[in-house]
This record gives sequence, C-alpha cells and structure tokens, in this order.
Amino acid sequence: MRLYENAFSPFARKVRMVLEHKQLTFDTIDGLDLANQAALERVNGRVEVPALEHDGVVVVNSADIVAYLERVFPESPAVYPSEHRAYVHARAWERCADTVVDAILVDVSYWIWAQRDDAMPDGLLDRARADLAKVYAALERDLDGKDFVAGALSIADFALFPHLNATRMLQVPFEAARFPRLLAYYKRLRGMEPFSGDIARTAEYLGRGPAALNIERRRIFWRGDRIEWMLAAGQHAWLMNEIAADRVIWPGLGIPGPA
Ligand SMILES: N[C@@H](CCC(=O)N[C@@H](CS)C(=O)NCC(=O)O)C(=O)O
Repeated sequence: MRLYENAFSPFARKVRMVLEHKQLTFDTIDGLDLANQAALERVNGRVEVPALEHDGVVVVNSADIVAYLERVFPESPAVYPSEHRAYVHARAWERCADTVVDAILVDVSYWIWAQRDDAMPDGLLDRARADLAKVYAALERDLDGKDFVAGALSIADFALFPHLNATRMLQVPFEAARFPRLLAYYKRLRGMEPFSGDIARTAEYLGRGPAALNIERRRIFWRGDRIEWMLAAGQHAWLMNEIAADRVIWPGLGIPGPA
C-alpha cells in the first residue's frame, strides 16, 4: 500500500493517522514535492494529495480513501461509529473539517508559507476568527460529557486534529477561557498515538522552513471550498487580482481512470 501524502496537508494527515490506527502497513511518498508531482498526477488527475494505491487499486479524495479502508479491512479498528446517529454526526464533522475549517485555515496560511509581497487583506483574519469561533462553540457543545467528538474515537477526531493543531500558528486559536472542553480534548488527542506521531512529523517538516521545502510557493493551488470562503469573506477583488497576476494553479480534471 502506498500513500501519496504531505506532512502539512490536513487531508493526507487524516488518512495517514487512519492507516496507523488500523495498524496497516504502507509506504509514503511526498506528492507535493515538485520532484514527485508527475508521479502524483499519474494516480490523481487533480494532482492533489492524498491518494492511495493498494493492490492495483487507486483511491483519491481523503473521505473516499477512509471509506475504502473501512470496507477493505473490516477486521481492523473502525473509525466509523456503528450506531447510526453517531455515524452521521462523525461524518458531518469530517465534512465540516474538510470543507469549512480547512478553507478558513488554509486561506489565512498563505501569508505565512507562500512567497508573497503583499500583506493579508484587511479584515480577513478577523473574519476567520469570527467564523472559527462558531465551529469552536459547536465542538465545545459536543464535547460536553464526552472524551471524543462522536462519543468514541472516530473519523471526526482524525479529520479535526490536523486543523486544531494549526490554529495557534495561524493566529486563530481557541482560548482556554472560552473553550475549556475543546482545549482539554485537543490535549487528550495530542497525548495519544497516532496523533502525537502526526504532530512530530509535521513539526519536523515545518521546522525545515518554507524555503527549504521543494514545493510550489509562488502560485497558489485553488479549489472549490477555499475559493468559496474567500469570496464569502468579501475578497473577490483580491482573488481576481491573483488570477490576473498569474499567481494561481487550478486542479486538473478529476476524471476516473479505468477500473
Ligand atoms: N477533497 C480532497 C482535498 C485534498 C487537498 O486539498 N489537497 C491539497 C493539499 S491539503 C493538495 O494536494 N493541493 C495541491 C497543491 O497544493 O499543489 C481530499 O479530501 O483529499
């Protein structure tokens, strides 16, 4: 089994932690390293990580990869709750992590790791803080009397963790005074495998410094949810300027290969 991943990609980190939780054996390749982009493009037309190769089967899109692993390895520790309501709730949090939290955090991260000579647009960080506060409040609600978001450890926790881990660095943290259960939950995960291993890998990767990473840093890879949040945050003029200045990369067409 081979995982095309990247130590800063929340989607790849989610899948890698699920593989580890399921005690499966796999090797990895950094798909966002420019030296490996052609190999990534051969398995994923969108040229995104994560992608998984297993027994001649290629699976792309993190939620589909997790679903595949649950299906193919039913004897391994599950990440989907068996009870229907908890299953729907865990999947809803996975989707929120993937489409809402990711969009906000990645959109404000560009002024940290990308090669840019502008400052973040006025008001963008405040908008990120306000929108994330709503997510944090919902997590605080759901963690009342629970150690994990959907009761027992589930895909919700694997999907949320990489994002929660990035919030302080991105200046959008959840403060202890307002969100004590969320902070206790984050610390609980941080002390457990595979979450602690994930943090160590990402810290090592980021510790190299952006300039040492062989990744595209001038042009930004834009896709649906991240564009949606930028537009909803009022940044249409900024985004159009990025396009006009040729500072964007669009995903390839995600057309499936032969079965
Ligand atoms: N819906 C996809 C999203 C994956 C995604 O956005 N991957 C980003 C990294 S976080 C990527 O590979 N971007 C290409 C690039 O930055 O060149 C999933 O769930 O796997």
